[in-house]
Amino acid sequence: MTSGFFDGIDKITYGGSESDAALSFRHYNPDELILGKRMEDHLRFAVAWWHSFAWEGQDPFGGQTFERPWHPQDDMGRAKLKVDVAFEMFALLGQPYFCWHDADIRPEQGNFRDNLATLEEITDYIGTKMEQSGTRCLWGTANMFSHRRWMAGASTNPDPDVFAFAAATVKSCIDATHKLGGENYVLWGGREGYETLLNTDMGQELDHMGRFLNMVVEYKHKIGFKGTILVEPKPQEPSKHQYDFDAATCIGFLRKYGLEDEVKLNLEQGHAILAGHSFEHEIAVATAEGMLGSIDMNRNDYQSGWDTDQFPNNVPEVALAYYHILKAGGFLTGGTNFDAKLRRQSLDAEDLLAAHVGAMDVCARGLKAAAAMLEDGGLEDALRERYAGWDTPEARAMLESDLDSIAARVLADDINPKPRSGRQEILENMVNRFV
Ligand code: XUL
Ligand code: CO
Repeated sequence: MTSGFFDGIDKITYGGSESDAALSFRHYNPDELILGKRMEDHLRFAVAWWHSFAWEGQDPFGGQTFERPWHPQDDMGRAKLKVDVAFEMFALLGQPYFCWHDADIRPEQGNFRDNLATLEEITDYIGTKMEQSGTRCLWGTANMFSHRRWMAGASTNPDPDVFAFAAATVKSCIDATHKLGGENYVLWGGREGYETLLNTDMGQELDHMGRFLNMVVEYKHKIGFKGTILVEPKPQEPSKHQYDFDAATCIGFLRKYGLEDEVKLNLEQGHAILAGHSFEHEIAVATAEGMLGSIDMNRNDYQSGWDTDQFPNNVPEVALAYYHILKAGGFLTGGTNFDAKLRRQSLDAEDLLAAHVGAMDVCARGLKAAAAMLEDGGLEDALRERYAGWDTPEARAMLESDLDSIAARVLADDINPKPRSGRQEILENMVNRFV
């Protein structure tokens, strides 16, 4: 017996690039081998519980547009119906993973004791669905930004009782993630930042956040959770300024608090754009430091200046993202989470499926293009060639040397560099052969 929500819609399959069916994969073919590995195992797609099932279509000017059978979301019976529908959708799409916040899966109870009890109950229910279906948990996280108790931050709140509530909440969410065999645990600090410096002691807040994250890592080891702890950079929204501004800021923070070997990054396309970066920039910053964990795949509107969380549909952009991921060896525990929501006029069950089908196809095309670029090797050759000067013993010795000796060599050898073309257009043309 199904919930009936997706009635009339059959399992979505690969129909090939010529397929004109509305709900059919044209590029995502899970078993197809890309660089010797199944496409599904490269991409490791996950559905984001919050946008797909908990979000009701509100925007700053208007309320709910979606009317789902599990609304209002204040009741455990309807929370279970939401789980049923979610697993029906995972099966229709062949989605291997899902991600969740506590607040997406159980109704807010207003106190920790009842939040804990309902979280345990709903994750037990999810666990039985996982056993039946084989769908897995990519990551869990705590929503410490929606309820009013978090309005001045969670671990960075000036009130120690909020810090305590946050610690208890994160403990319960790591426990639940561990119970569900989650492969990562994410912390995104939407309220870990400030609205005005006039009421904010930034140094103290950062120290509290650093200590909090160390407690998370200590607890992970204590209970034997093998997943990766991830932080998710974002520059602003909802806070005016968020401490986890971008990948580079997070890496500096992790090093300062001794967490660089324990915590990696969950990078989101839209957050990169809000920080004034490209997505591949953020990925390259993380891979240069060995700190890429997972990605939240979406697309941000380039005009709006806020977080639009649209489903991805730009193949050249996605291809460059996967190019850098593949170059770094691909995902380990991470994957591709669709942290993306429908537009609020897209009311139907079919819209929800079409959004995921399109996004999975865009990512599959991007992955194929990225693999083809790597196999072609032209970009890598050009890069090696550009830095080839550093392969000489004199050049390498310079890095062990000092300014004095280098200056003496410049004088003695009359070194006078000859500028060379960066060949940007040639390289861009090369990329365009594959996308
Ligand atoms: C918010 C965002 C979150 C995190 C998880 O912009 O991306 O959904 O991914 O809390
Ligand atoms: Co995200």
